Amino acid sequence: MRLFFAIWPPSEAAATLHGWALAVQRSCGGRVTRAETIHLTLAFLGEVEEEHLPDLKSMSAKGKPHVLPIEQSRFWAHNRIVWAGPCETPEILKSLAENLHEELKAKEFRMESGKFVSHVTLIRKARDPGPLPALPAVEWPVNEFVLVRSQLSASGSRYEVLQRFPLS
Ligand code: 2AM
Repeated sequence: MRLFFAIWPPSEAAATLHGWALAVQRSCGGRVTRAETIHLTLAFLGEVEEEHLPDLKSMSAKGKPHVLPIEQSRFWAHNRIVWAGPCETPEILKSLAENLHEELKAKEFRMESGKFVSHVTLIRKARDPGPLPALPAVEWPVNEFVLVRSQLSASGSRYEVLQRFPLS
């Protein structure tokens, strides 16, 4: 199973980001992330044997509810994505990701995602879009994180939430 931990936006925030991405796509092409699959990855595990699923579903990593600021948009030439996210990762989100990474290490899971850089991928396989238009206001309260299964297909990734972890 291809698994990762992430935070998911409310549908209104996802729709707003998706609308912005559709406008940007006119100048850079590429594949726009579907609104319902927009997320911010906390830890990407890659392929995991199903027998290890209970260990992941019972994670106890703690974090506090907060609001994710969507303040900047960027184009990364190295992997050709256009993304939006905070200018600086909020301390609360950073410590949630660190707690998660530490617990995963303690449970001997290997992460493929490397260093945590908070970003929300909105367009893949993009050309350099040049100066990006201003981002709309986005309300993204973070009250939980989720364990997600990713299934790749010709039409893009299909995501299934396997477990929710409320923050308090
Ligand atoms: P990305 O948006 O920067 O591509 C599901 O694939 C999620 O896990 C995506 O948000 C993706 O980030 C992230 N991810 C992190 N490391 C990855 C890797 N090595 N392979 C695939 N996805 C990865």
